[in-house]
Amino acid sequence: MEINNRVYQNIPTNIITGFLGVGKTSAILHLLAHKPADQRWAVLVNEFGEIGIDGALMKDTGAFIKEVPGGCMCCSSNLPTQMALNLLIKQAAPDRILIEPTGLGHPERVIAMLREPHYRSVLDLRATVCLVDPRKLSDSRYRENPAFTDQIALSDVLVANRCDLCSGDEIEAFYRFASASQPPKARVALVVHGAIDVVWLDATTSETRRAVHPEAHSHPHDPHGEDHSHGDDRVRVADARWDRVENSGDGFFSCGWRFDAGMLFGTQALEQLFSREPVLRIKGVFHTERGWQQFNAVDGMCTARPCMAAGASIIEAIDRSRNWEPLERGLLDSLVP
Ligand SMILES: Nc1nc2c(ncn2[C@@H]2O[C@H](COP(=O)(O)OP(=O)(O)O)[C@@H](O)[C@H]2O)c(=O)[nH]1
Ligand SMILES: [Mg+2]
Repeated sequence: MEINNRVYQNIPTNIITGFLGVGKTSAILHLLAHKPADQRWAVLVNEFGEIGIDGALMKDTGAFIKEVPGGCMCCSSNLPTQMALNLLIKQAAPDRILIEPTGLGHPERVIAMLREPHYRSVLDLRATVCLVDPRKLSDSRYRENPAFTDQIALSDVLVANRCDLCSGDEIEAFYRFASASQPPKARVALVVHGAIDVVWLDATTSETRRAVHPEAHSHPHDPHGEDHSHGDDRVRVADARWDRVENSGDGFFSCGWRFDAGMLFGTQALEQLFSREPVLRIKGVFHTERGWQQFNAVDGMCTARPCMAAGASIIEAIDRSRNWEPLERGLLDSLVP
């Protein structure tokens, strides 16, 4: 690829997959902190929701980050993803690219897109790393979810994350599951907080270079069906200091809110709200009475920590149903009077 007379070739590229909240962003942050100091790495993040949060959380890493919000990057048009990727390559001239697709995404189509002719000589697709929470392996709602199973099947490196929360039996079950996975993995490992080793990014199996079936890219049985909207549901609120936007697909729904930075939230009220609301995944960056704080909730376990200032308070929630009223009411009730 030639941009502004500069030729970009064979940039090592990795896809970091895994279900909602498993620790993909944590793994990318860990990798950025442990990459060779003389290398420039870039990150492409695709989020299911319309309001990108991960980009804001990675802002202070010094890496070049581009976000593609609103649905999975393989669906509808590839254009936004390709534009973001081209821009990332041009602006960062990176030594490596890490791609975080949405936890509800379809990795085979992302791989197929990266193998299209115009990227063939530009990107050198290395190991695809999949993170799994071993506790989910016993839950049929995950085990039978196509996004979950595809991510595992297509990975070269299979990593159990969140192991601090797992029992010995759950770890053993993960090992049994991993050793039975076909094709065999180049590497199987246990970590906490996404502490994956930089060298695993270049682990290869004989399958790594496998061709992706062309049908994978032509959506033979579009799992998003008719209801995969992309930002059609934007709601402008009379107040005009905040708005909300919804998305849906694959039986999941997301809702994102954006609040004017002048609106101040109570940290404790938000923590209580996110621990209480039975929503599958919540993440956000808020202007609070304690400065800017990031909130992360998975299965009702919420953590808050300081982060860099953002232009607005932003939050994204993902669930299997779209009853957003209690969360919205809770957010407005968490405003500092
Ligand atoms: N207890 C525990 N929490 C983790 C671990 N890895 C990540 N987390 C937390 O889980 C939440 C979701 O992690 P994130 O990396 O954003 O997941 P993603 O949605 O897959 O990108 C964050 O609050 C992380 O701090 C882990 O190994 N153990
Ligand atoms: Mg993430």
